[in-house]
Formats: sequence, structure tokens, C-alpha cells
Amino acid sequence: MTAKLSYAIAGPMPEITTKPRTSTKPKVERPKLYKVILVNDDFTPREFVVTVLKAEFKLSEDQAHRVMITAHRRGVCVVAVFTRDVAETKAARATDAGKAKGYPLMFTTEPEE
Ligand code: TYC
Repeated sequence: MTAKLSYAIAGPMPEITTKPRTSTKPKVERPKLYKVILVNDDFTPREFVVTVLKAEFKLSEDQAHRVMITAHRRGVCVVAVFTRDVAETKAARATDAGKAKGYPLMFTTEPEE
């Protein structure tokens, strides 16, 4: 006896397959930035403030003088922005530089909008 092969017209139910996501949406969130703020006081010598700004924040003589004089006139001046860790470390180091000389020089940090 010869076996007869029979074929259904519609064929098998198509399988619905979904391709697994191999490439995911790139999630590159930019880190929040923090401002380092120079606060004025009545005791720290101007030239010392300029020296600290140049040493800790790599400002030029001209930039450092502008930042110092802005804080002197207005009370505060934004020095620069960094990631949180860097901003806090630099603000602490710059504040400590004043403290080491007996000056009340102060740098603070605050998050950008
Ligand atoms: N006001 C200080 C003075 O007259 C100078 C100064 C400027 C100090 C800016 C701090 O953040 C400062 N000697």
C-alpha cells in the first residue's frame, strides 16, 4: 500500500513571533550640575581671593579678578559649574585655603535649576 500524503490548503497557523530587543534605547542622562559660589566678606584680602580662584578653579588673572570684584560688589558670584562631587570638593578646598590663613573666605555650592 502506498501512503498518500495530504496537504491542508491553509497550512499551519502562523506563529506570531516577536523579536527580542537587542538594542535598547540609549539612556544617557547628563549629570546634574552644581554651581560653586564665592561669598563676599569684609576681611579676606582681594589679592588672596584672586590667588585662590586661580589656583583652585584655574581662572586667569583677569577672570579671577572679575569674579572677585563681582562678589565684592554684589555679595556673591558664580565661579563655575561642575558635577556635584567636583563642585563640593573644590568649594571645600578653596574655603580651607582661606581658613588656613585665618580668613573667613567662603565658597558654597548649589544645584543648577
Ligand atoms: N571684600 C573683601 C575686601 O574688601 C574682598 C573680597 C572679595 C572677599 C570677594 C571675599 O568673596 C570675596 N577685602
